Amino acid sequence: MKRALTDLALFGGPTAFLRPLLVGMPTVGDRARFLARLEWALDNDWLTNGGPLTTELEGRIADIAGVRYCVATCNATAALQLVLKASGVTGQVIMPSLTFAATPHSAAWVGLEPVFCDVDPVTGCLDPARVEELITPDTGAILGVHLWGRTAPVIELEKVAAEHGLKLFFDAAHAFGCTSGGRPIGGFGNAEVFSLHATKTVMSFEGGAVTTDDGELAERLAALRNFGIDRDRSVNAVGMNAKMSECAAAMGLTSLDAFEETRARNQENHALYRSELRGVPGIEVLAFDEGERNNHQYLILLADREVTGLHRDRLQALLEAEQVFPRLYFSPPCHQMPIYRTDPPLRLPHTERLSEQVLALPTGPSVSFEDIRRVCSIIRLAAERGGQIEAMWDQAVPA
Ligand code: T4K
Repeated sequence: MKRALTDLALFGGPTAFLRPLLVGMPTVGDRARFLARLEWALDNDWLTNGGPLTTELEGRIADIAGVRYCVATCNATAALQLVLKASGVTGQVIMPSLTFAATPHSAAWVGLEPVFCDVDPVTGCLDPARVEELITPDTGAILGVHLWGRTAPVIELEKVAAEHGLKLFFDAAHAFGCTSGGRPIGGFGNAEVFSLHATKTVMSFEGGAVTTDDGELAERLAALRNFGIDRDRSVNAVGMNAKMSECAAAMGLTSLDAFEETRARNQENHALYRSELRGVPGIEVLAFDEGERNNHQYLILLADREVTGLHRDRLQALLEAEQVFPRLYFSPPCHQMPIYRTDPPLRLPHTERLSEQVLALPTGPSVSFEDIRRVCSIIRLAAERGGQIEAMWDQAVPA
């Protein structure tokens, strides 16, 4: 990397200092409570296979999601696979491309074909009108994503799915504790899937959870995550091992205890980022609907090169030189990944524009207000001197 120019000190700005700031730093909650739960599991000699901590976590997640059933898993990717398999989906699954690779992979892994659909230019979530255009006799399901915790148009998608007799699922990996129309995420479509990965607001090291009101589906899921062994110990399906361990559940419960505090802190961080970057041309901190509950898990910045004169990747490099490590959630979009690329290339204009501009920035309880002011001062400076930095970039002397 051309370090000489990535050092903002050249422009009279911040210099490299302090600890690295990462996106997705874990929110553990009360460590003593976690350890006490772990001790309890060890004392009880029950460590996995539907233990009491996992059952308690499932109950609490179902309550928050406002549904009757929750099936906890080892991660959300396996949960998505199980949902598609347990629902008997065949053929094609319509989904956004502006998502993590896990979304299309989960369909492809169970022999289904991901069909990428463009998104609404403002929300970044599936556009129901575009979805409808892609429905064919081969379509088996629609898989929406609540991108960055901003919820997909759930009611409109439910309508499209019902009119065409399709199953509808939501990848709710980003949307734990969020609402749409005042209703909790977790209860829309046929089933929704949360991620409890270490980087999420509520986390269990690795983990996932399916929520649904469909009792038969929940029963099939419970069997499929446990080698296909059903309630009567009979194996009637090709299952896998996607169970959650008691250690993961202990972490999940402890992180869940801290959820309200984490959420409130994320919201304050979001407000500070917004006020610090308000009015900076070409820089937008994505807003959330104030009428809904949001977990503010991701702090999403859109950097418009046409206005700042600075490529998003240069901004990323400048931040990294200052020990701030943004993530590209999600760039490239899935339809441009080598594994999903087509010839001729599929064009999804709104997806591609958002993907070119997006930067996820550090947030969470371990990011201080001082940290945020520092990150914002780098972004302000970079945006103001965008053209100048861009022009000098190619002449930079390798470090
Ligand atoms: N659907 C969607 C829409 C998703 O975004 C995801 C996952 C899934 C489905 C699948 O869920 P899971 O099967 O994972 O339950 C990370 C996470 O690994 C992934 O769970 C998440 N989405 C995705 C958005 O972010 P990477 O490839 O960015 O991971 P990594 O390790 O390169 O970087 C994570 C960031 O977090 C870095 O800034 C480092 C930091 N970090 C990470 C870990 C593990 C920490 O500070 N501490 C840690 O312990 O995917």
